[in-house]
Amino acid sequence: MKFSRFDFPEGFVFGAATAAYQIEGSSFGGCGPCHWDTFSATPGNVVKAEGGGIACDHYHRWPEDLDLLRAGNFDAYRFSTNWARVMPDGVNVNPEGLDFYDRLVDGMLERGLKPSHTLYHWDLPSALADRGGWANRDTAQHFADYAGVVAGRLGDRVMNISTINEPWCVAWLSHFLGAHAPGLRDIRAAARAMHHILLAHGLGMQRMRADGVSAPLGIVLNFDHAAPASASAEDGAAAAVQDAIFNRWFIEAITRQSYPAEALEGLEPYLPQGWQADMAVIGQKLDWLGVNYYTRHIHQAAPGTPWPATREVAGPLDKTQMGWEIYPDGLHGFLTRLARDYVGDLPVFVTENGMANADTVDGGAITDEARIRFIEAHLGAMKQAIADGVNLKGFFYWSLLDNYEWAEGYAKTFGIVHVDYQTLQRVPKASYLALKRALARND
Ligand code: IFM
Repeated sequence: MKFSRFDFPEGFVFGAATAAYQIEGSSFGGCGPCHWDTFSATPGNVVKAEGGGIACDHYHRWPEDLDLLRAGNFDAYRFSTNWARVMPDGVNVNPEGLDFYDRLVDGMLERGLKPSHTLYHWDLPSALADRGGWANRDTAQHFADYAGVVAGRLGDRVMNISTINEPWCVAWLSHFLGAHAPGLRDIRAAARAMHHILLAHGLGMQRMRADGVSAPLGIVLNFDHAAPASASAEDGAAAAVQDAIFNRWFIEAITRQSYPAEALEGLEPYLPQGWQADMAVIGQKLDWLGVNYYTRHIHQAAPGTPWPATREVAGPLDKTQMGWEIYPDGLHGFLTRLARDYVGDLPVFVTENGMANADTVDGGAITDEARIRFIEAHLGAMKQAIADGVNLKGFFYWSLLDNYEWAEGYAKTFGIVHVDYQTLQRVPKASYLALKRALARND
């Protein structure tokens, strides 16, 4: 690895990230059904119709997983709590679920790991999904209740809390593009979800503040560099509308209490009536911002098709196993753009960055050199952003473990630790060992 922790400011936090549904196994511990259970069980939605029933069995193997973080010299662990585990029907608390997270947080602290807690990483309880999920305004209020319960229990021991992971995925990918649960392709539901997920964030923030939660509160947004396919004005406008939907909608709502005109043009007719009155709730002051970054997409005008009238075209750069172009400059671009245009010197964490790679196990070893190069390139982008004045406080690699990659099932592997899904054995990859050396403190 080209970098070590000493290339970054003292106190810079190095961690790895996971999410509950992707690793825990939802069939244990009184966890209720969530919309991913039913979405994945419906043929055609998920590769091999795989779900998160067992996943990496982290629910039973968490001490071993935390030991891996400790032994890898990581400072922190980003995890999420599963709403359907804490509240199986979306409303009433399952004490067993809450106790599990209590032990997990204590397990991190015992190992000297700082817990970074995400409240919602997509495990919407089925009972709420059945009532319209994120298209239904009531879900935002239920989320605030859930946030109050979980933060009330864990908030005194975690390094920070984020309300929602990647609202673009929750809303657009899931209700307009149909790729994630609930698998809708419906602009009306999408517009509502785009607004209600932000309302949930705002109400959750208000609840946790009112309850006196001491941990810094924020949100994790994902950003995807939107490049035009050509220098034409039409392709420039196509990239601008996708930039507005993906990269501007959420951060502008939170920091400016407004939505970008390029996105409102298509979505305003479908937003819930009186949406403007919610903007002050949505615009709660953040203590920190999480940035997830993976790639760029190239957009072309698609005249004659419905709004947003764009299509994606393939790019020329090297690609990961997901088919995503490797474009570290995009990370530097977003970090500096966010500081300049939206958040100033607010503490920022890169809460996810990583690559899926077609790893092979050879004599028990996994030599994922491509992943090491990927991490180096993106650490370089972060280092440059810090030099340019961005108040970047840490980086979490996605992901600690190979895990359930949503619509891709288990076939796409992002982990620095390999998981054998037959035996559930964990095997550290070369990237884990390289990070372990880079993060050693030499004391
Ligand atoms: O696995 C996901 C994660 O749940 C959210 N961010 C992107 C990752 C890779 O697709």
